[in-house]
Amino acid sequence: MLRSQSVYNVGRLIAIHFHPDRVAQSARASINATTSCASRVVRFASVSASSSSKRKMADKLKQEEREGLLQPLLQTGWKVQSDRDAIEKEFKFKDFNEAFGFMTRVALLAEKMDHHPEWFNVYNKLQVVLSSHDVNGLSKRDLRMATFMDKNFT
Ligand code: H2B
Repeated sequence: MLRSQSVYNVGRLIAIHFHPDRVAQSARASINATTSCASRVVRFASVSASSSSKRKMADKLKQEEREGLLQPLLQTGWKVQSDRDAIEKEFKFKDFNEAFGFMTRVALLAEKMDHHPEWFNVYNKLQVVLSSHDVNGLSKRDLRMATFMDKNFT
């Protein structure tokens, strides 16, 4: 029951976020709705993630595959950090509502993957750092998440 209810709520979140009438409504109403649905979504996703408790360790990117795999991301503005095996990018949105909607979509993937971004948000700006803590460096999980972010950034 919890699962099907939550799936319904996931659907509702998406409907609220993209419905043009809602977009035109006050940002406060939209953020309240998104926040309330997002907490249910994260609860749903946590159930999914914890039900597969045997998490495989990520594979750290091998030296020979790094350049080829990172190249497309470097072209969209991701940078390899100088002091850490991690990539970073800053996203700028129209307002907080847009930023938070984006973060909510990424949060769903993060819970599904059990792989979480390090991020810092103020109003319409979002600074993201991606790295795989279990291998202390970059893995394909980070590349997948970065690609997802690029695709969902409008
Ligand atoms: N996120 C990231 N970026 N790296 C990890 O190694 C990681 C994670 N590990 N999210 C997960 C959670 C681990 O702590 C849990 C216990 O599965």
